[in-house]
Amino acid sequence: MIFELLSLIVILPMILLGVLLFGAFVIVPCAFIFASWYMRINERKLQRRKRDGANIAFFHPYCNAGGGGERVLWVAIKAILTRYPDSHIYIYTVETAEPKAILNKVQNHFNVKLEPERINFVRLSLQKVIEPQTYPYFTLLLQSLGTMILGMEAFMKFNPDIYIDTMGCAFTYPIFRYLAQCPVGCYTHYPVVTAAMMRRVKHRLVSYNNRSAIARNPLLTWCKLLYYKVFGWLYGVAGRRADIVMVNGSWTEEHIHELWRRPLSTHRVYPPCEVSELKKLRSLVRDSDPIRILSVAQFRPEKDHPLMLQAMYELRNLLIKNEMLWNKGISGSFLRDSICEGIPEGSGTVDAGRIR
Ligand SMILES: *[C@@H]1O[C@H](CO)[C@@H](O)[C@H](O)[C@H]1NC(C)=O
Ligand SMILES: CC(=O)N[C@H]1CO[C@H](CO)[C@@H](O)[C@@H]1O
Repeated sequence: MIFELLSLIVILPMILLGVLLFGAFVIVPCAFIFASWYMRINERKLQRRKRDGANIAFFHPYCNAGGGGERVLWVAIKAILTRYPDSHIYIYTVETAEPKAILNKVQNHFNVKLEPERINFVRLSLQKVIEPQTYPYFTLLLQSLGTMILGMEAFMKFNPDIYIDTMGCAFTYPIFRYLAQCPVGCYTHYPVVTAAMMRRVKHRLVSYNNRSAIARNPLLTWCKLLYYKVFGWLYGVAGRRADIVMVNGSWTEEHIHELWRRPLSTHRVYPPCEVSELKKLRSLVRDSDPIRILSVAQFRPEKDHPLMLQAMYELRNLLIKNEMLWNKGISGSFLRDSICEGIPEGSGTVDAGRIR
């Protein structure tokens, strides 16, 4: 009885007092210090920006890969340097090639000429955290956390005025939006998770993202569906941190709308396609030649080459006039992040054979 009374009169008020004192002398000052530090950083950034021009950072770890996504990156950089001559470009990359070699490749591959003095490379060392091979399970989620870690490294190595992601690493946006306090822009080629992927799991189809063991078991299917749902939600939360979103086509736009729900700041910007050189070529085809169809795309699961072959097979039925021999070649390249295990990086062609 006495003990209870004691605790009521002495100990409880003591605890309350302790909490109040802690709040007054620790939390509030810390918040002030943090706020002033924050404002100073912002102020300094603004002053520097006015004096020397904006530092625009692109997040594109594999900037030397030479694919369509890289073309977007380099053409965007060229456009920014032309439009805003006093800006400086920084590229976060894990590539180890010399800047000169990278820019030479850009010129040879894409016919985009850039001045090396205006482009800086910020080398990131934590390449391992974004490679899908690092994570045999929960690849999507862990890889996304990996991009956050890489984004953190990027932010600590260089704090830009404007941040633009061209690799679709949505989970880096909160870092740059809140810690670096800079506007965030992005160009998305492919949503990381799509409603179609979820539907496939739901209907238990085995696909590259659907192992047969999981497809057979209803409980596992349910868990996987939940995992996708949670992931899709997180992806939306991160994606909505972008101030401006660009998508490469209507298909991507639809999915990004569905997941990020930012219709007013999402814009469709088709990827640049260089045809001026191609248009100069003379066609060597004669009327008597068989029809040849060539499809050029990276060999990766979501391009669904088998479906393409099937479509070609159907097309055969539509051909009325030309019942001649024709064949289709599939050509493409393997990226180092290719999910097709055992296939070396490089490029190759598969002769799909003749379809009659
Ligand atoms: C957008 O990017 C994806 C992924 O690279 C590609 O499959 C798709 O064809 C692109 N869309 C357009 C319109 O280029
Ligand atoms: C298209 C396809 O292969 N679907 C399969 C998905 O997984 C289940 C279970 O293994 C199969 O029954 C389906 O045929």
